[in-house]
Amino acid sequence: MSILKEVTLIEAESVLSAGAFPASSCAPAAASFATPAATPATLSPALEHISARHPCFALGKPNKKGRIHLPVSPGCNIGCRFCERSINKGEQRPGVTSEVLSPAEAVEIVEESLALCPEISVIGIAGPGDTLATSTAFETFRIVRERFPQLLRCMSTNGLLLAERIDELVEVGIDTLTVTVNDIDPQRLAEINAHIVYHGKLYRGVPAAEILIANQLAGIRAAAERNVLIKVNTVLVPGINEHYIGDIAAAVKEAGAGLYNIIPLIPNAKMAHLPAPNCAQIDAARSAAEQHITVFRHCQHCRADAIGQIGGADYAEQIYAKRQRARQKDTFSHG
Ligand code: CLF
Ligand code: SF4
Repeated sequence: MSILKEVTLIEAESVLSAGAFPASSCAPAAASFATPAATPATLSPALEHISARHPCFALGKPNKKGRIHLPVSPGCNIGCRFCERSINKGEQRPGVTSEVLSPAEAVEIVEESLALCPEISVIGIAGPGDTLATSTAFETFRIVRERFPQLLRCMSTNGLLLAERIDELVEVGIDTLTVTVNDIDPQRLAEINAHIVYHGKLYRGVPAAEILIANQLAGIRAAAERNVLIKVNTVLVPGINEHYIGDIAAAVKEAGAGLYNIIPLIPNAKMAHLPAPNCAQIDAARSAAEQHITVFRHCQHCRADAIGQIGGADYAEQIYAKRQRARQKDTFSHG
């Protein structure tokens, strides 16, 4: 099979396959909402400022702000072995959505959501695939920026194309960015990520991991230079990266990230046989990271279509069910 055919197959497969992480049962204890003693004391003024307005950049206690995720990015250009993207209503995890929206449909959803949940302060795009693998996230941000200039714009990416698309990202006015960096060692990352498709070419294993790591760190540097606030997510994979979280945190901090979030593995897809990290492993990883960078602890491992306050009521089911009912009514026929 030619490389191009293989790439096409992989891309098609990854659009329809499904993704990622578990909701952690290790809810932070009340005491842990306080900024831990090990957290570096020098927070940037920009991070302190955004902390009160953005639920996923909140330092200390949760800030009661809400976010809406617009699921407009179905495709992906890398192959995380735990990834299992899916279209369904029930699963509570990243990579899952009720439907994939067009940019125009996304605007309607924001309007309806703000009416139900005025606490929403952030429009985020986090999948169900990667936001930079296609251009629909940027198209959507251009439209929503016009209509809802008061809302922060937030994006999540695997970072493969971050450096080369940084000017577009700045042009659409991204305020906050999450880059998922699962390791900084190519040998270990190759155990977590099977392949990348980069500039039309398929790379596997260590060569793929080397490109991905270099591009992620270059992308974080480029975003930091442009004053975009950056959070790094790391999927904690027992037996692979669990003892290297401190090294990853130090490297992304040095590149310009301001915040760090550990996402416990949800054993899925090609990592279905692995155990999910337990609370002790998650705590140890957070403690290791906190030696280098401020750690965000309230993550709810949101679906790609989540709507509402973090940890509060979610309006996605209500809003998407209403859309589906309207569509059924429009298409109903006795014929
Ligand atoms: Fe969404 Fe992510 Fe922006 Fe937040 S989620 S794109 S930074 S607006 Fe937040 Fe949800 Fe955790 Fe993400 S709780 S999964 S960290
Ligand atoms: Fe799945 Fe996200 Fe990894 Fe792409 S970057 S393979 S969508 S988890």
